[in-house]
Amino acid sequence: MLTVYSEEHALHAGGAELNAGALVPSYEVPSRVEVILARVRSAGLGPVVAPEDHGLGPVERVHSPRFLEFLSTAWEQWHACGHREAALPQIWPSRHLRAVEPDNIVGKLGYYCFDASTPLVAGTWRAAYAAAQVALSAAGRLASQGARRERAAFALCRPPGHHAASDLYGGYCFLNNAAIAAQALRDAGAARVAVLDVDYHHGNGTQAIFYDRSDVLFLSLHCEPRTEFPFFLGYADERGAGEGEGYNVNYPLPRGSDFGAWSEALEDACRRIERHAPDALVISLGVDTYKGDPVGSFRLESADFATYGRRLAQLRRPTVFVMEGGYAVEEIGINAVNVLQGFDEASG
Ligand code: SP5
Ligand code: ZN
Repeated sequence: MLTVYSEEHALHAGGAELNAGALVPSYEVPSRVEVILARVRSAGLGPVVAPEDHGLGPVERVHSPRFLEFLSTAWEQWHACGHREAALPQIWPSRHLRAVEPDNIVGKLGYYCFDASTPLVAGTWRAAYAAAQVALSAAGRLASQGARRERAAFALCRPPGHHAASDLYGGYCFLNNAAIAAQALRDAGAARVAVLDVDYHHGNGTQAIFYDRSDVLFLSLHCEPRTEFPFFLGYADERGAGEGEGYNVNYPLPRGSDFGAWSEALEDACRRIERHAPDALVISLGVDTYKGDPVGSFRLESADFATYGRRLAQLRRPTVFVMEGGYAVEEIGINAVNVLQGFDEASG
């Protein structure tokens, strides 16, 4: 399988997040993708290429212009106030307040960012932009003609994307790489796309982006939001709206779930994907379902990742894997590449 990777991810680094009342170094570190890249190479998964620059056009298909303007200038605004630490919000337009966009950068951070675990630093915009280009380049190879066409590709994105909505960031995510890829596939001629999110956390951003649409089916397997981040979306009764009714499917699973419970949900998701008959499939690939993950609580073993990679191949769809979460850095390469190798094996 082809991997698309950009070294610009490393520009997003050094931030802290609020955890149990203290600022701690972010769990979402550059070494995550370096370990995955090393495993891609040592396992002989396939060639590794740099992304092409598709520009902001396909990013604007998913994110609002004001949001992109904010993200691309937020550090400048923060820095101009004399701040040198990573930018984090500290007040939000919660219930009984008004969702206006203030002029002050502290107010703007609360307006555009939904949590206190997503530090924004000097290089964040360039890294997030590069990650979106990685996703677009991988998706582009599925839609290409001739020798460049791939049956599947791996977008080794960092920072991740599935918590980011059209005008909202958070959960370590700035631009929704998977949604940008899915929309690009639609724009390249795929009539129907499915996005399957296997990250431990609910893909609230992707859900919000496609919630009222029937052309992009969104399915997410994740820990019950009643007990886990992002808490305020990802419940089973969220089934889509308007045209999109029935095209949003959530599988909230109890804390501590093992592969037995998880793969039962996956099986149901696969059957629904088959019924949708998508022309392309986007997998939001988070491996924070691993038993050793410091952020998650699920109990998948490394071998389980290969097992479900094989199941995904049986869907027989052009597939782009977009890297999301996974914080057990030592095992992240094995786990992520196991999915891709399982997929390749079963693709024959
Ligand atoms: C892409 C993705 O996986 N984003 C997840 C963001 C979760 N942020 C909140 C993390 C809270 C970490 N709490 C750690 C508990 C330590 N035992
Ligand atoms: Zn996650």
